[in-house]
Amino acid sequence: MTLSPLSPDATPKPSPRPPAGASPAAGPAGAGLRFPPDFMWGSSTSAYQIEGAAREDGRTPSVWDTFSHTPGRTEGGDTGDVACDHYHRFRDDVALMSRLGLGAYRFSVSWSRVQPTGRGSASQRGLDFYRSLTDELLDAGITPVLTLYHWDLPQELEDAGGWPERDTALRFADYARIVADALGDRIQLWTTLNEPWCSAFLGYGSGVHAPGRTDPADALRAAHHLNLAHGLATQALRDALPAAAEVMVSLNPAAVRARSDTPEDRDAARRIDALATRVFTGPMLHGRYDEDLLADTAQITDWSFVQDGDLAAAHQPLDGICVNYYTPSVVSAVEHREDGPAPERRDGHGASDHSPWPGADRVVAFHQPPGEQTEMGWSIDPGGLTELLHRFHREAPGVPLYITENGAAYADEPDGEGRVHDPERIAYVQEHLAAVHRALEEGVDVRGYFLWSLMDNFEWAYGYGKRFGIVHVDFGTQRRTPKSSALWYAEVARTGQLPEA
Ligand code: IFM
Repeated sequence: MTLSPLSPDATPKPSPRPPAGASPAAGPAGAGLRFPPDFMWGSSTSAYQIEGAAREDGRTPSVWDTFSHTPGRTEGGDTGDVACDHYHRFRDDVALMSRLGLGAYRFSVSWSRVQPTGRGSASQRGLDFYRSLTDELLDAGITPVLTLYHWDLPQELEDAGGWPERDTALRFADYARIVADALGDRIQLWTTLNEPWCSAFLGYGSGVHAPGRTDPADALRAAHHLNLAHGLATQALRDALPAAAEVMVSLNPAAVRARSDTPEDRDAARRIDALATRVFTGPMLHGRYDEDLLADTAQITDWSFVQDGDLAAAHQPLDGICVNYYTPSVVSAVEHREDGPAPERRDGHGASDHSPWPGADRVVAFHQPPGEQTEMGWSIDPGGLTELLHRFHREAPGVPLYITENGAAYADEPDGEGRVHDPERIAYVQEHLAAVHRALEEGVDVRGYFLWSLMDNFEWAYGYGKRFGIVHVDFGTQRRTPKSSALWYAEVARTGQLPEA
């Protein structure tokens, strides 16, 4: 494995794009800004996106195996069968992180690798993999951060009804206990769910994610059972883990902007805020569903699946809240037409005839903001991250915050000499780190930043065509090549400072 074909004096630089609102002479956003000495610098991945080894050592299919093997569901029919082959190459991947000087690594556990039927006994071989990975990280001085669930529900549980069924939440708590018993002696930082919005609303609403179902009532039922699952798993983790362990959750709250200041457009923003963010933060942080959310969705469900005690169970004290952020949402109201065509929906969540926004699909339009976009078509707006950090600081006073995902896809390919230059990604990350720094200066307790992603990987329905990594992966040869952003980020992690221009 080559660390990089770039020579150390070829210091990577961000693209010349000035930060939003700055004069071109201002240089890259936040040059020279210094972070607290104990700030955690890491990168993130998830099991299905990198591991491969889909049928090895007792692992059974998850919903993503089934979905990606269903014709027409992913770009080019791509699957995670091999992905980055991390299951076999994890030692090299940890060595690479170590050479980059990253202090922390967030990964997820594949549920069907460690508990193949989603219920009952655990697979020792599956647990051994995560134990070896964790030990390798610890030996390299890298802090492991474990996510229990990053969208890969065991297919057997989907066959029994999936997240719209209450039992899935109970099964998740059992699974949490298994993983805690196996790894609790060596991992301190735990997150329960990753982006439950995507599991519920893309998986059961628009169907662009596994399992590909498209029923708005099921999407809301799924959201509730994910809230319950988070709470029950948090209790199970607290029960099994040492007192010093920290239990958190990774959410992808929306930074919603109304297109205008009219009451109608502000109301559209309120609706999307409820469906994107408060549907999870309500139960998890406050033990309630907000009245406006219940009213907006009343024609879809009466929420009778919420049983006594569920909201108290979902509302557990947390040791940290993890924010994943990429882009804001710009919305406006549309005239209500019962049977008219659905409004424009440029929400960045994939094309589908079915909406992931139950109750808002015919009254809210999504718009593409002006300005630069990443390869995903997502607009670049670091201010949204500062806003969200402030929001959680207000809503959960005293609870530390982490950014567990932030990054950008660009069409990176090696040049003639095998180097991969990605100045746009450096600029994106630098601007977002400046936005994090702003929140820190304003008193928000942010403890760490995890760049999505360590390496190019399986980007869900987009397959391998969208590259988010700071390390380029040639999926034919599995050769890893650190991009210039990896060297730049290594420098940030080493110095705790954004480089001068
Ligand atoms: O790749 C995904 C990740 O799995 C979850 N958050 C968003 C990333 C980019 O789309």
